[in-house]
Amino acid sequence: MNQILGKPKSKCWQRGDSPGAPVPPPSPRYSLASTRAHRHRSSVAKLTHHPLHKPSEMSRHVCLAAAALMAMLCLAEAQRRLALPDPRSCANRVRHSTYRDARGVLHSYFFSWEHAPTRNLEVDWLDARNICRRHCMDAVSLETPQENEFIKQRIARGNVRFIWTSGRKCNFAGCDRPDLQPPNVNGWFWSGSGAKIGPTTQRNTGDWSYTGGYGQAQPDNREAAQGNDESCLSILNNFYNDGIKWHDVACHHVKPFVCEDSDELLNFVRSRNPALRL
Ligand SMILES: [Ca+2]
Repeated sequence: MNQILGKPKSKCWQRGDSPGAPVPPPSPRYSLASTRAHRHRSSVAKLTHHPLHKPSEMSRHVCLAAAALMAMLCLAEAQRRLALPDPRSCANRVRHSTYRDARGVLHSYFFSWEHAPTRNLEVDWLDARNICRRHCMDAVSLETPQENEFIKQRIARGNVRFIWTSGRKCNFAGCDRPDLQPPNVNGWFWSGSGAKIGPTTQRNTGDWSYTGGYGQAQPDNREAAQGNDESCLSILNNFYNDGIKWHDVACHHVKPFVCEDSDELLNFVRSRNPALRL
């Protein structure tokens, strides 16, 4: 099983062990490492194709070191992909609450701080998604103001400083579509459900904070100057004296998380395991 799923980083909130899982179809991969690896690949290309001088012994060593670095990055990238659901973990997933959205769809939710084994667990954005996904859930997608309020109440009740959602800015391969430009305005979407987030310039289509570390309205891509695109959506609890609000944050930061049922993953596992109660 581990060959298919990889060793779960955290299986602490699954109640049972995982039997053999089917191999699902290829999933979309929003690897965080891809942009970084791309950047490194570009610099490696510059090193190896410098037109002005022949490669000296020194530059050959630089090239070899760069190639080794690139191989390591590729390996790291390969290991950071979206996780596949595990049927038994899906059936045994912990559900702290359910919520029926405006379409009448009932979803279960998991709050990492409400479950003893994950009470103090903080992970980066992709790990948060993958822990959820092994359980046929995904990081939470907030398609309606009502669902947003439901989650915010839970954050307030738990006095949690911040959480990860599935919100993501489209900044990877395939994001050059005209309708997603500029990415910080039109490129935001819920990766858990695939729903688009309204333009960030229309303040009534989201719950972005009016302020942040630089006193600017979110999303402000504040860490971009340090080479970290702030492409993941976190809810911060009054961090800037601004209430419980959406902020764009670099995806490598670690935070508690909220999972929500994924119809896609549940249907996939259901179709291959008809006897399994999900
Ligand atoms: Ca949702």
